[in-house]
Amino acid sequence: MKSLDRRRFLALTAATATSFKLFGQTAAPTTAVSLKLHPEQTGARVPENFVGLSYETNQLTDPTFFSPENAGLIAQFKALAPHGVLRIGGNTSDIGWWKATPESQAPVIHVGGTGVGEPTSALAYPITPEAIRNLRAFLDRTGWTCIYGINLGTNTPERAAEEAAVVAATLGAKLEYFQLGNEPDLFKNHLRDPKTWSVDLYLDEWLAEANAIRARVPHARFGLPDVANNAEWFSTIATRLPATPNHPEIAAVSHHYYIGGPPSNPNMTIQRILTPDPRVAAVAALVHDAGAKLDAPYRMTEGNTCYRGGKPGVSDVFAASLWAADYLLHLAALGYAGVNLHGGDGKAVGNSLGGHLPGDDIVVAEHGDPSKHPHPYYTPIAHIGDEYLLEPVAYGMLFAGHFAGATMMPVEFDPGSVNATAYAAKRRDGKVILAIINKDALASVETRIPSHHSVIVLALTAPALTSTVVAFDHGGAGGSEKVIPVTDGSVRIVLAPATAALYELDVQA
Ligand code: BDP
Repeated sequence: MKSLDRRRFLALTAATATSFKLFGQTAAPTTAVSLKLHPEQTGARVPENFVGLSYETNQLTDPTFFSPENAGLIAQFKALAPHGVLRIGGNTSDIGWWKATPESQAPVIHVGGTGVGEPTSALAYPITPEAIRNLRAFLDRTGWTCIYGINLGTNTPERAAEEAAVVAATLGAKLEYFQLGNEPDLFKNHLRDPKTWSVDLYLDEWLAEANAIRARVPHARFGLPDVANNAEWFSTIATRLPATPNHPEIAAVSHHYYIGGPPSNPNMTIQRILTPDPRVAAVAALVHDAGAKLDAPYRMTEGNTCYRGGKPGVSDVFAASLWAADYLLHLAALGYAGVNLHGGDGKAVGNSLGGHLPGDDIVVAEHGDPSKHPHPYYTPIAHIGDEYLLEPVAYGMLFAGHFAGATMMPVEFDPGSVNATAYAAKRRDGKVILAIINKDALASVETRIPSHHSVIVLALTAPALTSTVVAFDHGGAGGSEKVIPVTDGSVRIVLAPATAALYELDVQA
């Protein structure tokens, strides 16, 4: 399917700009909110490689996917971030086996569980040196680096070490670190005995595999534990590992985050993904503490809106752009080293769930055509026909990516009853950038900021939260995200409902 109607993102034309303005000015009540910057205080530095993507390891079964020849995908990685991190893992990382030579025989891979929401034994697949060589060349072309996930669920330390040796030698400096096992807290559902599985057993297995890898790759570094949601594991790990003599080097503490799911859950709505989730800050506090004890940064290595492949009409529309912009900047403010949103090809993510994307059932039940949607539904980069396209969630990532390399600055922002957030940072050129994300479908936000001069850098807008067409450009004077100079040395900002805008300010410290 390659047609113009698949081009979801259009440059903002004069006509659409006008209609947005009318929407913002006539339909919406405007709420005045207070905003105070603290240029004298410094927050976390946002690493250059803050923005990342997460793909299934199963994607490596097609060595032409992450390859120097895949120009369309390379172009979209580069468009998304000049220095991003590609994390390879997901449920399928625990059913992949290292096929060192064409003669290598498949090991027995046994997976229990129901096969709903997780892969079955029948979906086990080989990973070859060719795929790793092509991955290296792909990374070279994109300017990205890689977090590489190795099977812990159905592997042996010996096979893991064989694979790691080739991956480390092939990826070289492009390898950030290894991860062993995907969401091991959920191994109890399909890979381990639920009666006995625990963080301590996990650490025993993890140490055995990590140490086998170190025997082959002496400088190997590791991220862990990549849990789905059991953040209580962090404290045991942060206590036990430092007490383990000669323990492997920890490069990052990691976890995943999906707002909720599965797609059939009636609560998975646009409203839900735009509602602030207290779990984000709660988990951040725990992972921060573990990172401090292990002297390691922390990263959200896999996540998105709705697990089990995303939900049509929620994960693939403009609401997901606003969610992603807000979520990434929230994590930046909470001191995260980076965020990898999950996606890829429908087949690989389908395999991670047992071979099927449940979002398709919803589209079919509504007499729709699944081929008109991205697969998986939440993917930041969709692969349709021979084209790769940035999806709504990617535009939120692009928006937040403007903070990469900057140093966060505290903002006091009290939006009252309006569902809006604000983030600020100081760039290396001394300029202050301010993002205001108005996730409210109805209310406009008006605020004053102390700045002698202010320009709008970018605005993220769409005709509606349900739009698959997102406009992302430099805004326009007097548009729905107006900047109005006021004579007392401040500027007035008005932001239409369901709009995010990025401003450059001239603020004296
Ligand atoms: C995560 C898995 C990933 C799945 C994703 C999903 O790590 O492999 O694709 O859920 O359910 O838990 O969409």
